[in-house]
Amino acid sequence: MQGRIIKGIGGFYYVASAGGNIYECRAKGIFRKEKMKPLVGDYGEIEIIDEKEKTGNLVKILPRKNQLIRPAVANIDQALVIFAVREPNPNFMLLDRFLITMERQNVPVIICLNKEDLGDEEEIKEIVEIYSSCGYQVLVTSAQKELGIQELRRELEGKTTAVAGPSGAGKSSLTNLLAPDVQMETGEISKKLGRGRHTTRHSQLIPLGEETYLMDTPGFTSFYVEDMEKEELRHCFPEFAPYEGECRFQGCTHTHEPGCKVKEALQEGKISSRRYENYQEIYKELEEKRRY
Ligand SMILES: Nc1nc2c(ncn2[C@@H]2O[C@H](COP(=O)(O)OP(=O)(O)O)[C@@H](O)[C@H]2O)c(=O)[nH]1
Ligand SMILES: [Mg+2]
Ligand SMILES: [Zn+2]
Repeated sequence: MQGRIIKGIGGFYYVASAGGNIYECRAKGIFRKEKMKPLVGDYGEIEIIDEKEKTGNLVKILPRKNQLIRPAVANIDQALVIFAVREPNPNFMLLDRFLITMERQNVPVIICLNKEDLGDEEEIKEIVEIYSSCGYQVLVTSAQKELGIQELRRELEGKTTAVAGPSGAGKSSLTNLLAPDVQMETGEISKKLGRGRHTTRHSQLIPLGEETYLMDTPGFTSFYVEDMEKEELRHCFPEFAPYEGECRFQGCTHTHEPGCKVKEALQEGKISSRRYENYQEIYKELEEKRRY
């Protein structure tokens, strides 16, 4: 029987079947021999051990569409990065790093700007404009006022979406609105229970509907751009793409070269200066790392 791994804890894999049952499975030894670790999001084949107890063996993993490295999950269609207009204030460096890591792995990103109710209209407009002009889909929501939820739901339809974003941005609150029968702990509740940040949790798929899943990935909150050649970085800024190959020098890094079309576009206000500054900072970081 085929199913999808929705959770993996302590050597057990929880596999959801097409019929809506969840089987607790162990992976057979073949995986260890093949050095292949089953991942949350994997489609696989199971042999049922006990139908009443809903236990089985995971015997095969079907070919993956893709595989993220951090978090280690499989078969992601897109990522949703949620951040708040206020409380906490947006950290654009963090957002840009996240976008880079997804660009690099060819995962489309939807940006969700939450807590619209706390924000300044002009500021929200500016953020939406900057990231839309880079080619990203940007949604504005308020979990508190239940604004923009239908639009968000539409974007998730039929896809597996990995959710990311800083703590406190409203990830759990939005998830609860999208999947009312799941009920993730939101900030207030975890405070009440005295748990919060240090609770160990695992990646899991939350079913929202037919073939529609949210991948909740705790720890998917900080992003390091690593193991990357500095020359690769410019390809992770989609707004640079129209100028690629147009600069005076071949292989222009858009940092210091004369006759650079990206810098021209920056001066003309066609490229966000904050995005460009973050590009330069990360570029420098990658350059320095190579020296050690
Ligand atoms: N004002 C306002 N508060 C929100 C909104 N969304 C979430 N919150 C609050 O922000 C806090 C953190 O939300 P939570 O969903 O736990 O964030 P998470 O850490 O990203 O999962 C909670 O106290 C929520 O009630 C919103 O749209 N507007
Ligand atoms: Mg949360
Ligand atoms: Zn250039």
